[in-house]
Amino acid sequence: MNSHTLGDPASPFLVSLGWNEHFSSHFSEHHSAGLKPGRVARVDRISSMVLTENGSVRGEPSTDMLYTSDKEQLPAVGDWVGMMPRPRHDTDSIEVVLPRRSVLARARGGSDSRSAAREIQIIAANVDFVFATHTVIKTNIARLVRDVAQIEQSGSTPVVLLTKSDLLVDPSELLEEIENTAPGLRVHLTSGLTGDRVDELRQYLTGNRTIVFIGTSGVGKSTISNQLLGGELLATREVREYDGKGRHTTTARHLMPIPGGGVLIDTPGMRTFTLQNAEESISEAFGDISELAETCGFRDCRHEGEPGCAVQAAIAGGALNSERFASFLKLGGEMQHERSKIDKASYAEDRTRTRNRTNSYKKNIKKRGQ
Ligand SMILES: Nc1nc2c(ncn2[C@@H]2O[C@H](COP(=O)(O)OP(=O)(O)OP(=O)(O)O)[C@@H](O)[C@H]2O)c(=O)[nH]1
Ligand SMILES: [Mg+2]
Repeated sequence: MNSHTLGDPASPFLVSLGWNEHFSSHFSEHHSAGLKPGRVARVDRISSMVLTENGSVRGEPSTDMLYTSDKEQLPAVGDWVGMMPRPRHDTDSIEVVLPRRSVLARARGGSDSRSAAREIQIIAANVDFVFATHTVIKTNIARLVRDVAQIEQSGSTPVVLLTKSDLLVDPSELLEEIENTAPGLRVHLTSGLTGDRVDELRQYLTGNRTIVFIGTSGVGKSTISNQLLGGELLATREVREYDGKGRHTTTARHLMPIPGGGVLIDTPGMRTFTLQNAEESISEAFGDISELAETCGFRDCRHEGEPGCAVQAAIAGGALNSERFASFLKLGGEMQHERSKIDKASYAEDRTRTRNRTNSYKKNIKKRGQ
């Protein structure tokens, strides 16, 4: 991209980080007001590390932003921000977050739309490609398909990344199973250890794009990132499979510029990646099955051999792949399991809250000598 078309603040470095006409046009008024543009590389509590044409600069949201914005509107990794330099301070003041082109977020505190206490956590902003990262060992294809649906909802393009290919002699069965379950996905089979086929991933960085790796701890996100970065820049570690403790090697989200253009965002392992409404994304990912189910003889058909079951008829006739249907059922089961965990957690939370309230009531009574 030609930096001359992008207005005054477009240094080649910013362009290599993904600065483009979209951000430039939203920034012009802020440029006139004296703000400097930069991209958020890391967020530590309140302050952020921001990459600018003058190097890394620490920034803090302005008081105004801090007190008037919703949490989701505060700077997140991947955001483009406008900062006001403050000569006598350690940090510059982040005055604006430019409108995001895409937001990858997850719901903390449960995937269930009924849960009132859910909080949306921004994983990364302005992302082009999201790599749903799984290892070739014990690949949970149902989850993989759900991840893909959720990524699509976020406005980014999903790519399936299967890591540790060196541990699998013949991947053809796995690839076939994925293709049968969700035809047409972009799937890459790589090894961060040997570097095998990692270069295939560079196509997603063309045009200074932003890629992000998500997946559970230990799947090899940081190892692959290091391969793309060309050095051991991110820590990686053996996973303790037996107790699952001390597992997370990466503890914060990091945005790193890739030599030659584009950026990657490495994230800490996430066991669940669920957005606003997981049920919705399942029915989106398996829209064909949901549609078939509507034509079943019984409204509450479980597709387990009931008469007039359109789903079983489609499987028998070859219109629906049985592996795809099995994944759909598996996800439904996982959803129910997650929901029951959330229900139990909110019950426990309610009990604790009631107990605390009762205790403080008792204390007050005592204090008043009643
Ligand atoms: N055999 C093999 N091992 C790998 C490969 N990639 C990563 N590993 C190993 O898997 C372990 C975990 O790798 P990491 O890159 O730290 O995993 P991560 O996904 O970043 O984990 P978190 O940061 O905890 O989310 C390390 O011991 C790596 O050496 C691979 O392609 N093949
Ligand atoms: Mg890591």
